[in-house]
Amino acid sequence: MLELENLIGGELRASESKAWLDNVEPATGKPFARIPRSNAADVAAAVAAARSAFPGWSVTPFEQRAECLRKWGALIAQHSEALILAESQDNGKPVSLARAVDIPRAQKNLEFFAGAIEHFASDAHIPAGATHIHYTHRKPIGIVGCISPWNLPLYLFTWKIAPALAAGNCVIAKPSEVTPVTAWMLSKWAEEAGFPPGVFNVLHGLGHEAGQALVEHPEVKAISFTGGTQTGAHIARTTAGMFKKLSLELGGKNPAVIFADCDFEKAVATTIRSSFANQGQICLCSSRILIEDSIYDDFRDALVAKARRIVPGDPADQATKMGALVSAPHRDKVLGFIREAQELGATVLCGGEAALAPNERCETGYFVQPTVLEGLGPKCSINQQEIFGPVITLQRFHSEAEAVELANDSTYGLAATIWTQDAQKAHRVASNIESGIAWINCWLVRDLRTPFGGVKSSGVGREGGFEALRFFTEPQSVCIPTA
Ligand code: TXE
Repeated sequence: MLELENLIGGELRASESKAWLDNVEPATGKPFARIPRSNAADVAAAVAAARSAFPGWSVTPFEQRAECLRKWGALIAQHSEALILAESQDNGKPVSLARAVDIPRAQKNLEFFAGAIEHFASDAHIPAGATHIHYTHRKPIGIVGCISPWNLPLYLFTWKIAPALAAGNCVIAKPSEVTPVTAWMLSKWAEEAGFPPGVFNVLHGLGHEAGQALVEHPEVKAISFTGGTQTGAHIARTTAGMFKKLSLELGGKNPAVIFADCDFEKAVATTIRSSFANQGQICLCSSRILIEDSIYDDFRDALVAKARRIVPGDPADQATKMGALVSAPHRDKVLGFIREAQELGATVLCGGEAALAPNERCETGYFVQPTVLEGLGPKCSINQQEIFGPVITLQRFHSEAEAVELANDSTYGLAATIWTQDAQKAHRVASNIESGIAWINCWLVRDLRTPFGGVKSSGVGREGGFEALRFFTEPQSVCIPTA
């Protein structure tokens, strides 16, 4: 069985606890690796290593820090096939998705922030006839914690650690205990990429143990977290009195607003993708499909026909488009939502059950059919809570105002997709929807320079581009007389 290690002070090692956790393959339900069950002693050791490394790393020229990130990106490219297979095995996602999205994007994240730090600059304020010049000195914060989830494991892990390291911080990263393998692989190449010992540390283990100890440690000055809204709220409460910098990227209950004047075929095809990609386990996935009354029946029928054709398969099979859900508890949670929907009177238009195992190897895997529900009101739990699986609901609207009202009838505010060929209406609706991100006639198109994050219960702060570099630096205003 594969045995993962923590990376502390440049050394790969087991936890001080000497305890291990099983790591299960979602497609088979069987353990294939074990990971250190890290605790507060491991956090203390990582903090000590990061503390020693910080004075050197924080003054390392930015070109050199960028070079380390680029080299790491090249190592991802060099080992991409192994990473693709590992990500698929660990998460249950199809290898085709890991190949097309997760692993190339992880490489891109490292390269992008290598470039970003080379172009990052701070402000100076010099009024005409100035007696004084004011400039902003952006300093690395020190030791920062990066906590990432299981749905896009290496993609989101690198999205956090890259800006943190580029800005000159020392990082203690905690990948999800559910999908730890690719972060461990990356940690093994940190030295080869040129990072001095202690600059980048990785701790494996449970959220409420290793994660909690990291969040609570007084020397960890900032936490960048992506995960569930409840966990985010808990981290905010834990750190409130410690005045840590926090970036929280949380859940979503994203509307797709389909107007009658949309490009019908494109809207159907993309809504299928935005609903069911990665088994619906992307915080940006559409989950509430709002359809204008005059095309409701046609759109529903076209969507359901396409959804019925998606059959979950063995993630290791190159042809598979939908894989397994990430864990047994998560599969049960998703099926529980579907049962609750039925009790509330929903009509199941397709799916609604655990899916049959695609082959003998996957007999005990966690497969769920793509599920389309209709007939539920906007206030019911199924239209309010994040399901985070291959489950969508359909609702009907009669006017632009009603569409916006339904879209905003949520405690979440991460992303929205809007389908119309009327550019002014598209702009109007986008600006009236309470969300951090709006896609018009497209979905999941990302420019890494743009701010990324949500409003309401979807989070606090923005990631991406210079926003991330600003988060991972502390601005100091300096004032100096001109004469
Ligand atoms: O996430 P957790 P879970 C949503 C989705 C899902 C729900 C719960 O709805 O069903 O969240 O998922 C670490 N201190 N999203 O429970 O627990 C944990 O170890 C510090 C949306 O799996 O939030 C992991 O590394 N860290 C989401 C990370 O937090 C703690 C992606 C995320 O796990 C901790 C995933 C603690 N007390 C789930 N407790 C998105 N926004 O994309 C846990 N962790």
